[in-house]
Amino acid sequence: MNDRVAKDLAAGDRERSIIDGLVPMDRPFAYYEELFPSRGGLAPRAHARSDAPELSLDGSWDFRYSLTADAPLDFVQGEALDEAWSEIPVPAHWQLNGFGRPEYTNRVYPFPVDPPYVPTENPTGDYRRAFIVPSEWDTERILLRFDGIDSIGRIWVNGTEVGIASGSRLRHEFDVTDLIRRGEENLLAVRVHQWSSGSYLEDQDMWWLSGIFRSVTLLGRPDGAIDDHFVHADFDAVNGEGILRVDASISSRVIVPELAIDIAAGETVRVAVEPWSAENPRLYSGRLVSSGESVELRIGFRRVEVVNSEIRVNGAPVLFRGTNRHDYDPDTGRVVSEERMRSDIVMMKRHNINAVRTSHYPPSARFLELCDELGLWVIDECDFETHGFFPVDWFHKLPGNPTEDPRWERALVDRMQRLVERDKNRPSVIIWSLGNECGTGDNLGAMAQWAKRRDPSRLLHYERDWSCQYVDIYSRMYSTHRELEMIGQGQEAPFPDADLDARRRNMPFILCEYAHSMGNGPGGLAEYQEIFERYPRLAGGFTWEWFDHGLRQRRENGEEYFAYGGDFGEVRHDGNFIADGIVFPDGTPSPALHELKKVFQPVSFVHTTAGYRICNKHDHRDLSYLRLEWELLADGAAVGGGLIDFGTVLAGESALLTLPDLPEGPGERVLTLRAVLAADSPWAEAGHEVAWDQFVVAEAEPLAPATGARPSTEADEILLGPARFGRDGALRSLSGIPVTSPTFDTWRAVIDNDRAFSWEPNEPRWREIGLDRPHHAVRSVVADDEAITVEGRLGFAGSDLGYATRTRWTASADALSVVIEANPIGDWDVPLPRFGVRMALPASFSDVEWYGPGPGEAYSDSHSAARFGVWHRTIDDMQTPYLMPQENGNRMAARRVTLAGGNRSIQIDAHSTFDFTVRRWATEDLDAAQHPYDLARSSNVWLNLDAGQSGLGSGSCGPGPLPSARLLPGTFRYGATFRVD
Ligand code: IPT
Repeated sequence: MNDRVAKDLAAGDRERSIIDGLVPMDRPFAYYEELFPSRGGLAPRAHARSDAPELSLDGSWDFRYSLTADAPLDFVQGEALDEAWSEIPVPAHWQLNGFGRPEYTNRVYPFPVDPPYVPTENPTGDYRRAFIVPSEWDTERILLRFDGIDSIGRIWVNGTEVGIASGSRLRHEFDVTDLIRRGEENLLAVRVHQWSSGSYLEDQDMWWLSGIFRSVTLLGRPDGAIDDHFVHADFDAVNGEGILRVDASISSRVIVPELAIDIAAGETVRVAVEPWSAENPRLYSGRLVSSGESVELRIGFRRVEVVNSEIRVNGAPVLFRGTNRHDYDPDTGRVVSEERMRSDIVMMKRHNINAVRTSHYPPSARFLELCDELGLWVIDECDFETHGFFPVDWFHKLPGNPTEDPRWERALVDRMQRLVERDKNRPSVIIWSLGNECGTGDNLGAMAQWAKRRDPSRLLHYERDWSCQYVDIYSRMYSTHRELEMIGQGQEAPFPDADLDARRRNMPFILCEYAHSMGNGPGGLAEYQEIFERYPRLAGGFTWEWFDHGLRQRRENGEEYFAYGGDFGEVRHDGNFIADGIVFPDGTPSPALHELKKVFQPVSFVHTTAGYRICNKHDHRDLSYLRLEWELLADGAAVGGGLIDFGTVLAGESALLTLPDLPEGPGERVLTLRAVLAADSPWAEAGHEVAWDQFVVAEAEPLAPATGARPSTEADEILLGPARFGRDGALRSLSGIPVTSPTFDTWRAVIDNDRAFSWEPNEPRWREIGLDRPHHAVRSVVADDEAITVEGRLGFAGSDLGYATRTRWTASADALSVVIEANPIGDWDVPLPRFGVRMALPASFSDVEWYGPGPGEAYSDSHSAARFGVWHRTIDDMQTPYLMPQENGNRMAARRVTLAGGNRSIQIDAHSTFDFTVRRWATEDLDAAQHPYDLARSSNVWLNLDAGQSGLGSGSCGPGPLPSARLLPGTFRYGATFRVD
């Protein structure tokens, strides 16, 4: 650690002042370009709720926007405001309130890489508001608190400069006692710059949005106030005792009535308690009382440790079923209401998510209180990312790389201090993270050393330094299944330094990001989970990411859409890479969240020779909170059901279930077992489904094609049963409904995971072959006594690859059957997007009913959430509105589909199964669209009946589909029977 910083910290010098040497001296610089620009503030301290008075300064403020940082400082003294001024809400981002425009880049800095300097074009917001300190406030001191200013704020009270706050997602407090005029109006002025030296440390993959975006509060601090407190609430799993000590900055008493605790701060007490866990978030309410203040305590007893390469809490290994969450709202950006935070957590809990990584900065403090209350394990991450140094190859450049360059050390340690001090009393936070994507360097060591000294009770995380020298957990992102499995087995590739390698090999492991959920995807979740659950060293992972960060906009015609990079005219941007969540911007779950819920379920059912077992996959909780139901379906219709009693099943255990004799009878018989909440919980009502599984207990017989009708000719047509064909063998109509003949189709509107930028791109090869531009040749049409057989060739211009196809039509009086067979021609070297046929039907069809897995979309590596049933949806509802339109809406392994509308219906029975999609536009239109509003209803309904599709994978930032999910160009054979009403 830099000596000066060490001395400063050791001496407890909590005044933030510029230290010479930390200022870039080679060129003139502005204060916001200093390497550690914060000054004048108080030492960071614990977030607290107390009976001391507070006054919110949120609301409407005067505001002036300038394109550069040097607008006159003509407002800080109370001067009259001219017409350049208007109003803005606080908290808010100015780009979302009519000033400047949002910009999206993933990792490149949107300004020249020249640290710590920033461009002269540095949009600046000047803020001002008046306030009156309530007359009843007779507090000794008055503080001003800013919970978040992006990126730097310079503050004045009544014309006197108070200080500077740098570190956008970090809390800053200032003592303004001497500047305040009690009983009179006071003036608060703040100048905020969009860019500062701190911007180099805040290169997270998100919108660049500026301003005072978290609350501003005036705090009355009484004589005898508790400035800081630190709750140490340990749990001894062996004897069930909580071990409590609350340190306080001033003599105080710790009172926890429920536990009959009344001790002095600093004293330790042991008492029998229920521990806190994400599964059972038991909090004890208490108070910390000094002569001047009473602070609320919400105590959760728990112990976090690493034992035998496992992360254990309260003695039991934990498995993170996690996700990465940004503070995000489609209308207000990183300004997030309490309702939104609560609904995020409730939605996570309802979808079996038990952990969250606060990528890549501390969230609003309230979010963590809600995690305590509702129960989530949290990795709380520092506001630190320097990803943009990577594209310019600077990660190991000195001087320059902030992670390594000692001149940045103080700023980085300060960021870590602000994180830990604010959030240290949150039981949900069990891991501190030093930041994200900052390369490696000694400054990480300084941050880690400080954090470990201050709070040895939590584990440390940082992903990008694979030596793991400063941390307790080995962590990676976007590893393949194979790599994850190797790590599970302790067989990972060695790190060059033998000592570090040995240390790392004994560490627990997490995937801090995986399953990149951009567009349609990810696939392979179930396979990841299976590996996480198999190897004790693996403590689970955090999918990337919770929200699609689209910003709600309106087109001129009033139509709403969600904007992504480039939609605000940015020149350099990363497009829809910002839309990679499992929740759509409007808060509706994407198909990926349904899949995740199933894959993450903490209860599973297995069928063995002995019968059905229920398995408890919780880390701490028994299953007495659940009710178990069974139901038997015959071809999708319920033919029996009831409740099943089961005894106590402790965490990690399983039990054999006693089921009644299942009713026998015809049809495909599927048993469903469902575990639902027995009583209301704070995050869902009784009856909420936590887990389910289905078992096919009797399979259906394959359906034979319709026969009996003979082809006949009439004028230029061939008639067969209810159908009319052209002489070229093309189907023209079905019981009078005009249709286009099914044509062979291998193309899908590329998903982000297929695209050229992805880690395993298929799109370039697909387009090179020409799968998007097929040619169909008819070789022969033979109508014999019982069938019309059409042989043909599917090919692609300029390519010798193709498919030899054979379509055989048979019919009865009222049903038409088709059996399709296709054999590859040439040396195919790439999996196919899909293989099937597509046909156009009249646009009057509007509704779909099907029997098979549903109701949501499903693909070969993302179908865990699809369950057998008879499902109804409108065609419009079957489309998934990915922000960048792409293949979606596939229903897998359907047995029967009925399309209805305009008083007609077509029932299509699979001879065994097929996949299908129905939409109002053709694949080409879907492929070309950039936003959902580009998709216009065509004059047809387009139906694809497919032998299959390739899976999804997460190639947009990670591995592509597993080999088992790739649709290899082999022989395809399947059939269906059409019947019209
Ligand atoms: C990883 C980042 O940590 C995350 O913020 C996000 O950008 C994600 O990628 C992609 O959406 S870093 C990547 C280089 C693996």
